[in-house]
Amino acid sequence: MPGHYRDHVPTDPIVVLPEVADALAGGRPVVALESTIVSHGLPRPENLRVARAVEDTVRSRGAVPATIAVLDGAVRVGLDNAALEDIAGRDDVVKASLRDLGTVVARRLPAATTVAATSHAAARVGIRVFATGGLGGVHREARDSWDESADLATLAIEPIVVVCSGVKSILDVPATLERLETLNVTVLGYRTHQFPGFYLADSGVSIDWSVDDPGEVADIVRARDALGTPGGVIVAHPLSLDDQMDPDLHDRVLDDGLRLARQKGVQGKAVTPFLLDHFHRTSGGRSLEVNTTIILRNAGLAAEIAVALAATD
Ligand code: PSU
Ligand code: MN
Repeated sequence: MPGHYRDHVPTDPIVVLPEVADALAGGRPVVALESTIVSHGLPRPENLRVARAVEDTVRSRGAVPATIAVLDGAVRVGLDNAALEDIAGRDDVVKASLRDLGTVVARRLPAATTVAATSHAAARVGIRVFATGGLGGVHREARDSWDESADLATLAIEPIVVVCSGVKSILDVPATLERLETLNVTVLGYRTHQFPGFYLADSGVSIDWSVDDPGEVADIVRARDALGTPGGVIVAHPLSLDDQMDPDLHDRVLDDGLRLARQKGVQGKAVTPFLLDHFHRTSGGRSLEVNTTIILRNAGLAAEIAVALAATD
């Protein structure tokens, strides 16, 4: 009977935290933050500490943070402390991409949202700017596995500015940039013409456009809005050479991780968490340190862009 299961589906499947709703209603800057990096991308207990520090950074730059996750049958835009603790600490948190959102909401499963799912929820409630560490992308063996993150297809349609440090070095960076071109996703280097390599400042692949300040990003977003250009904007924000991981250590850890993933037959959505965990366990804490720096810097820049956009709206 339709009435039977409908009783269990919340009438309001997106719940916006009052602080976030107030900011949006008042045209004040808000920055969306994803939760998969908290649940599946960083080890405990540092993940909770980092999640809080990221929110603090957004606040300190004059914007309201909205970490997004699924709890109690609704997508939550903005998490209170208990919700953030749940996402960081529970063992049963599902990694939800955009295609999974309806299912985890209907089944009332706790879930962390990927870049794809977070972008959708953020855009849906009117948030324009989003900060993360690295996007998903085309995997190195995609020719055989067809493994390409839904982050790419989603950024082709959702009107959101994502500040990131490129895509993880575990991916095929040139192939990812080709796909982003095909999908009409705008890619802007922040003070660089080199696409960042996540743990490394430079992936070795150059990009067409570089912007110098948050105001320039806001100008481009406004021009895109006026033109009706679909989809999203990637602001690619590299680490400084001082902050990046030692390239030799990076390459060694990456080669081992890729070999191990192949040996163990790790597939699908488990690949990214597996390789990130391998980095964290075998780099002697260095990748965790670098990953934390990445996300804090990106949150800060995202807040500045949100402030610039709010000022020009
Ligand atoms: N980048 C990180 N840590 C992460 C991720 C990205 O530094 O945990 C997550 C993001 O949520 C991203 C997802 O959207 O991995 C991509 O997973 P997949 O390749 O399965 O789409
Ligand atoms: Mn995948």
